[in-house]
Amino acid sequence: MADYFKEVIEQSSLHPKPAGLVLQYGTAGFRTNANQLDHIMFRMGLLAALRSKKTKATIGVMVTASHNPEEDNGVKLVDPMGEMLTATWEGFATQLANTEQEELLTALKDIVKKEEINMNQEASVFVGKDTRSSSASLSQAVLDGVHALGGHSKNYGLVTTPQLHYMVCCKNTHGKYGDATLEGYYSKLCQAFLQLTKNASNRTDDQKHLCVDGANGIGALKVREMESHLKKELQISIFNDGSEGKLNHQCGADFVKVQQKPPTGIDMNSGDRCCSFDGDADRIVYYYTDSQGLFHLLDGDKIATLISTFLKELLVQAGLDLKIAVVQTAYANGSSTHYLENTMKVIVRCTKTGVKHLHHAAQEFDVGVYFEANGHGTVLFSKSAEEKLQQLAEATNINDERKKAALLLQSTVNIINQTVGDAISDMLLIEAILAIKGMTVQQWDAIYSDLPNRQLKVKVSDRRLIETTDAERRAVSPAGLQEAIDTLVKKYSQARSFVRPSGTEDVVRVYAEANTQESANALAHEVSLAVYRLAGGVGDEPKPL
Ligand code: G16
Repeated sequence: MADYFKEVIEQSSLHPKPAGLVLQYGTAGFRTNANQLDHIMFRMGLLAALRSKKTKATIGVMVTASHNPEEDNGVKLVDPMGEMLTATWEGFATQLANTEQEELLTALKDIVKKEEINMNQEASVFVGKDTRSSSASLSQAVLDGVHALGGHSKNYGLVTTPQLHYMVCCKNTHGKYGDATLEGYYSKLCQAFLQLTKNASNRTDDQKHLCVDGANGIGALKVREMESHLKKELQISIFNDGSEGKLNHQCGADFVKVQQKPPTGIDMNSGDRCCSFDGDADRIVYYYTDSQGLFHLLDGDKIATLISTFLKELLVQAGLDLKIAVVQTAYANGSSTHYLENTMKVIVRCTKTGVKHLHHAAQEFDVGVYFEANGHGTVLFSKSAEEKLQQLAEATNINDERKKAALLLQSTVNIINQTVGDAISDMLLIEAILAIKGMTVQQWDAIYSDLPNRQLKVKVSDRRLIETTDAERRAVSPAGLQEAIDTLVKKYSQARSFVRPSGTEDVVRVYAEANTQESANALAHEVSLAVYRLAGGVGDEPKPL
């Protein structure tokens, strides 16, 4: 044990912490300019090794800053079943990240003591990285941290974030969830896709065609790797594949969702079904332009609606009485919540932003569909739901309709990456549902109409001044801010607005919706001004849109 700590001291001097630098574990791990992250990566390697010793399981570390600009980077930690790192350990991560160099050993020993970790236990850590130029050296720093504590590592190199989550889950379920290889991932998902699309009536090549914006990131590379497994049942044109453009610049899921316009670099004709991934391929949004050139976005809310409708119909056909729910955040469009609750009559829950929160809420149901409006989400099936499905699929005394529904549900379970939101898996599921239902993207879009909405960012001197409650729907500080928002919202029809500090960027996010786009824009601007004035705005005052 003493030797490990000696190694930590030696190695950590090669990954020194800039004195005084303080970083918080945010919505999805640490995230900031890549130049400030070397010591964080080394220390997260140490932490992952400790977590592995504690859980006696493989832990994942993904080097990525997802939707952030190319010059940023970050790290996401993956727990044994492929879920996000548990909340108590987020606290340890922050402590370890911010401890000054000379106190590192004390901080480490403190975690070992608190968690009663047996240092003689073996550690195993899987590491992956996105396509950022800084990711190579930063993932090496993670590996250095793992090895300093005597841990074993497997370096997957370039993978999407959800692929790394998948590998961790496969490893810790001893292959029950699948093979912990890229080949295993592609074959599991694509076989399920081919099974599902057997139930679609003859489709033309046009109907099988999809345009994918890869955000100039890892997703484009991985879709290309997967393509041959799809046997032309899905014909993909990839744009923004990283060969020319800059990562996430004017493209990708975050750009398309926030700007409500198509990415640059995509060649789309009116009516073409298109989708965008984000920088680490854990988010997806769909869109098309109509014959008048109008842009139509089908975001995470529309995706959740499509998937939950499909699942609910199948559960009814299968005669399975399972509790299905949809989990959203405050960003969910009011029309989607209204449709889910009043027309589809499913349970709807609202949690704080961050898939870790949605994931936990979804675990409370037999079938939990969770999606953030930004396109980050998946579906969880409880163990007992999966067992009931299995029994039904094997039953010999049920009618053909029930049997068919059970088999379809089983393939649906297999196509879904239940560990975390996954753009590739979500894309395959959506494509399969549209094919089976014989539905066009326009018909999907017409399920309900979004309320016009607008998202803005405000720069303030310290975004932690803004504190929220009620799943981030109300601000409790600074004083007077919520009252100001309430007064502004009353000026508009069907209006709603909230503000919250981002956990991935140094900004305060503002969301507004109302019955017209002009009102949503005006409300978002007025609320931004209130944030700027009451929460210490920096730079120029926000301008009207
Ligand atoms: C991450 C999280 C998402 C969250 C997003 C924005 O996404 O995984 O759950 O919605 O950040 O968070 P915030 O508004 O706090 O900046 P990604 O795709 O960037 O990893």
